[in-house]
Formats: sequence, C-alpha cells, structure tokens
Amino acid sequence: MSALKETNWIWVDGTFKPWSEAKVHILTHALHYGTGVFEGIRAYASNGKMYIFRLKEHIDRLFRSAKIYFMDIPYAVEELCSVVVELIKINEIREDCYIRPIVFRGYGYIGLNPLNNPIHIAIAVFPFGKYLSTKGVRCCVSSWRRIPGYSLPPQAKACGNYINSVLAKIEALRAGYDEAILLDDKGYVSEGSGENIFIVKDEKLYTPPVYSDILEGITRASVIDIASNLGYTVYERPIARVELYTCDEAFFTGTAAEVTPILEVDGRRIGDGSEGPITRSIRRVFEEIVRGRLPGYESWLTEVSI
Ligand code: PPE
Repeated sequence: MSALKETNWIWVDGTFKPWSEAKVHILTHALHYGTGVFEGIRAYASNGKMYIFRLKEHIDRLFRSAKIYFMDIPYAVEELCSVVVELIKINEIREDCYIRPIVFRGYGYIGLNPLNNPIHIAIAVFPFGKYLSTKGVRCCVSSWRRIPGYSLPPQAKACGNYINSVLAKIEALRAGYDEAILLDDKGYVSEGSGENIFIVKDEKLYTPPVYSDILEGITRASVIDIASNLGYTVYERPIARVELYTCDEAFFTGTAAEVTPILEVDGRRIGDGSEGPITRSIRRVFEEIVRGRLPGYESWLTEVSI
C-alpha cells in the first residue's frame, strides 16, 4: 500500500472532522489489543461520476464483524452508506479512491475486558492507485500459517487478525517476493496476506472454502459470479500446496488487489509465467464492471455524482 494521500474530511462518531484532527488517545483499547473491525472499499472514477463497488455488502460485513466482538454500531447500514457517499462529495474526490471504515474500542479502561470501553466509528476516504503490480506478482508460501478459526475467527475483518498477515508480508518481502500465500492449519492453501486466491486447472476454477480460514471476500464472491457468467465452473474446495505449482493459472482477488495475476510460487512459474487467458478475461470484465461500463451489474454499484 502506498503513502496516504490526505483529503479534507474524515467522519468520526457522527461529525465530519478535518483530516489532521481525526485522532485517538494513546491508551485507546484497540491500539493495545487490536479490538477493532474495519472494511476496505473502493470507488472508481468513470463517466464523470464515482462508482462505489458493493458498498452495502461491505457495510453489512462490517456489522457482522462487529457483532462477533459484541460491538454495537449505533447507526443503521443505510446511514453509514450515506456517510460514505457524502464523504466522497465533500472531499471532492474525482479519482479512484479507497474507503476505510473502522469501528473500535476507545479509551477508558485498561485490561482485556473491552466491554466498558466506548465504541467509536470513523470513515476515511483517500485517493488510491494500484496495490499490487498489475503485471502480476511473485509469491512464496509463508512459514506462518493462517490463524485458525478456533483461535481467531478469520471471517471477522478484525484489526488484531492482521498481525498474522503482517508477519507473512514482511517475510515475503524480505525474501524478495511480492506477496505471501498462507496455508491453513491443516496445510491447505488459505489466502494471501490481504487477498483471496483462485487457481485455474483445465479451464475450471478452484478457490479455498470458508473452512480453510479465509476472509470471505466480496471480490471473491464477485469473481465467482463473473466466472460463472462467462461459462466457467468454480469449485470451492481445499487446495493442496503443490496444486499452486502445477496449475495453469492463479490469481488473487481483493478490494485493494482487485484481480492480480500470480506469476510464480516458490520459484515455480505458473503457466508460461505471464497472465493466463482466463485470468485476463475475468480481470477485464471486472474492470469494466467497476467503472459502470458493463450492463447487468448495476446493482453492484452506488453511483455518486460529482
Ligand atoms: N483476505 C484478507 C485477509 C483480506 O484482508 C482481504 C481484503 C481479502 C481477503 C479480500 O476481501 P475483499 O476485499 O472483500 O474482496 N483486504 C483489504 C485490506 C488490505 C489492506 O492492505 O489494508 C482490502 O483489500 O481492502
């Protein structure tokens, strides 16, 4: 992820605050114990408008993540969706951007019982370009396993979960790779540090199931629909590590990563080492959809006039 590009306003607990005033206390519970949940959403500039991709689905997931940790969000889904639209407008965003809602336990009590600490909610919006190289990425299988659901539920997009991703990401970068692929506790492929993964074999798609301790990605769900609409069969089933070495194509999906080809895993080239044809066709359709250029997918987009 690139350096932050500042905008004017961040919404905090019901009011729009100047970017530089959106701050927390050092003894904020979430800072010490990871007791927050968040979302990552993209909006795309196209046709003189902004299109927010699957806004309601992301806000719904924020509520599900919060519920797991007994955090009551004192707003309705629709209210938060309206705040996101308003933020794009008042910040006069006219380029591709990223939207980061976060719900977290604040200041008041120290110690592991979070329940007495206030719940805060904030949403920031900022210009955002590519997350991973568009040409594709070289990956390694991480020595760190994906956190198992019996220790931390990976289906909650919780702040604390990401310290697992951070270890894997640092390891991959220091070893000269672009991204890490984490296995689940049984040794099956789980996901990237911040992306879901798909492989292609004999023109069929495979992606790890929820019980491989993945975050149930919204891009993943979208790509399953897109691939099916293109006539491909998609299987959700456990994927063995070596299938990464022998598949015809592989790619990551995620809000930040969008559809990113995987060119190499642990030194083995995937296919001929460049983006595969099925990955390319799915990626192109995805890129048309998010910019409001493909009829039939309007329900995935929230249009904002700018
Ligand atoms: N798995 C993980 C662990 C993950 O963090 C993400 C999103 C996904 C899968 C894909 O989910 P979805 O965005 O709903 O398709 N990661 C977000 C945060 C990345 C970051 O660096 O921060 C994202 O892509 O916005």
